[in-house]
Amino acid sequence: MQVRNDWTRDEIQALYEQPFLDLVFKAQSVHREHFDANTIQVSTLLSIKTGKCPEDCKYCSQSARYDSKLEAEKRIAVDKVIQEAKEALASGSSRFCMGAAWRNPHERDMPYVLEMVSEVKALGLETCMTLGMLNQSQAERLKDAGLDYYNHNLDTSREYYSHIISTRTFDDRLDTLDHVRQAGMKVCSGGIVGLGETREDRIGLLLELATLPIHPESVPINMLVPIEGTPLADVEKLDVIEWIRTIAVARIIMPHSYIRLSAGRESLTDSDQALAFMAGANSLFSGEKLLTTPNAGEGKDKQLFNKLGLVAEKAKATAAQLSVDAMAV
Ligand code: SAM
Ligand code: DTB
Ligand code: SF4
Repeated sequence: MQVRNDWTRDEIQALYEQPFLDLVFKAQSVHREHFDANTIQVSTLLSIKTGKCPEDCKYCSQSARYDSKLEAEKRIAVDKVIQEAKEALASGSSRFCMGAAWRNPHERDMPYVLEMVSEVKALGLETCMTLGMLNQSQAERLKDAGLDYYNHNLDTSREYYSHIISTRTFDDRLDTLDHVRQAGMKVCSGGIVGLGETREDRIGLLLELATLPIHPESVPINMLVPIEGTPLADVEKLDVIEWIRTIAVARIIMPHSYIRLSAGRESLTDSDQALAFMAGANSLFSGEKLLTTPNAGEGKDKQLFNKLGLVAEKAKATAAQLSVDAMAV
């Protein structure tokens, strides 16, 4: 199947609305054309600066504007990050994603994040960061330090966006994605479902992603984790089948991208997740914690992988990894 960047809203809607089993079958068929169907890419997340964020994203535990009871933490030491990265490697992750509750990194933060990137990269892990908006020069310096991926989500449709975030615009987000691409990094960009948006908005989000000049290599589909104290704390939970439809359509229209099961796995059963893999999802975040909320822990994931006969993509082995392996014995 040829990769297309000219999808129309009507085409995406037609895919979305077909009978569920037809949709999942089609998605699985497309998936098998481009990927090994039993291999999953696994990333570990770490929050390197938590809470007190100036932005007003209505879903987020880390916005300073809501009383989410989250304990804020200043930048954590690079040594601590490296220790966590070694543990992620030993537990089977191939990518380490570092997130900060910033609107954007300040210049004074750059030496800190650049050092971190080069040290994590030297372990043989793929590196990913999500630090908010980036200007072109910051994107280039991150690339030069060894950053492989930058995560920056569009979150929702252009139309619904202003209901969710008022402190930066949809176009600001597209500008950051453009800076990341221009710098030569891989893009991780997706969104959240279950924000109270309509199906049309979910279609709108997928349309934006699939008509970018180059599809994001990684597309996280987060399911809202409701956070007490935020404006979306009591929003009605989205039906799981609708989340699976979103994954399946993403798989079909972005056939070479990794579709990532992100936030929300804690609330899903093994069967829900198996269905998501059938629909073409092929990456996830492992570990006990996402950034601030609990995640399906390593033990649970190992059990799930064993039950389904799935294997994790391997990290590149390096001398540093060999010593981590030795530590783990
Ligand atoms: N501050 C940076 C930013 O917003 O770009 C990086 C971190 S931010 C927490 C990364 C992404 O996590 C958000 O864009 C959103 O898609 C997702 N996210 C945050 N809180 C969430 C929640 N409660 N439920 C589901 N997804 C969430
Ligand atoms: C993404 O799309 N989801 C991850 C990662 N990129 C940075 C973050 C999920 C955060 C879930 C809520 C929390 O733990 O604070
Ligand atoms: Fe801040 Fe990111 Fe949370 Fe928005 S999603 S409030 S930018 S940490």
